[in-house]
Amino acid sequence: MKHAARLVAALVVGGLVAPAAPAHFNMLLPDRASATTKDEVTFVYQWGHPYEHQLFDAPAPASLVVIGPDGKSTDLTKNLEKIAVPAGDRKATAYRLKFKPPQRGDFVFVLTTPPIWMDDEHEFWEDTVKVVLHVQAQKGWDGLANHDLEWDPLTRPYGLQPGMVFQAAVHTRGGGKAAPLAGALVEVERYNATPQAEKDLPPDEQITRTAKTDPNGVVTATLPEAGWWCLTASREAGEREHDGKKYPLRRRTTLWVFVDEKTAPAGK
Ligand SMILES: [Cu+2]
Repeated sequence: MKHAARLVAALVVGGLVAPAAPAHFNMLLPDRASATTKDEVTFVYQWGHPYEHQLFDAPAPASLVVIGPDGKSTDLTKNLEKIAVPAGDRKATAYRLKFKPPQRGDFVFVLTTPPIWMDDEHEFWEDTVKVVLHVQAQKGWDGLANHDLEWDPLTRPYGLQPGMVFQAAVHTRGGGKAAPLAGALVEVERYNATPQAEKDLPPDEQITRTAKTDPNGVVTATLPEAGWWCLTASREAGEREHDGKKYPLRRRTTLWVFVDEKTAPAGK
């Protein structure tokens, strides 16, 4: 699938194999999952394959907002700074944000992308990506940006131990009314902070797990290892023109969740 997307596309044209599953994901990751009001936290927005740590040029974000523990939302789009991150033997465009939490509580960051033309998939993707920064007080991790397609975590998305079950709902908000997105395919993938050698990669089905949302739009996933994990749901959202022809527009939404290292039970 992923790194061989172009080859797969060629085979699809030749009628040999089924189309590859969507593979590029949005990564919006703070340099720590929990901080204090004394810390300055750096967020990096990058684009590519989280497990392989294979990075491509990220699109300029359309918007970035933070929802504070008081429920107030602040536009941070102008604070994003374009940077270059190592991507094998070249560099890839990424965006950085520095953030000093003004108070205790949970801060929910939501970034949106413009519609991105995907050459291999022959469709546009228009994405949102969400991550929660925990700042001392457990308050406001369920903050919403009220986007058309958005994750609504049911399990607190931090302070987790490896192997814990995680649940989140996906809602659509066409016309302002929230409705669950039932039966949607959700992709689950872990992030590696460094590039993984091709020969060490497990099979595709181990890199990207999939599950479907239930009739209430809820997905259930076990996060078996420490580190950052992403859940991505998508749905079709009309059409958009490319080179004078109409192609499908897919709206996707990603939620990043942090799992702590395993700690020994008290008293042992
Ligand atoms: Cu990809």
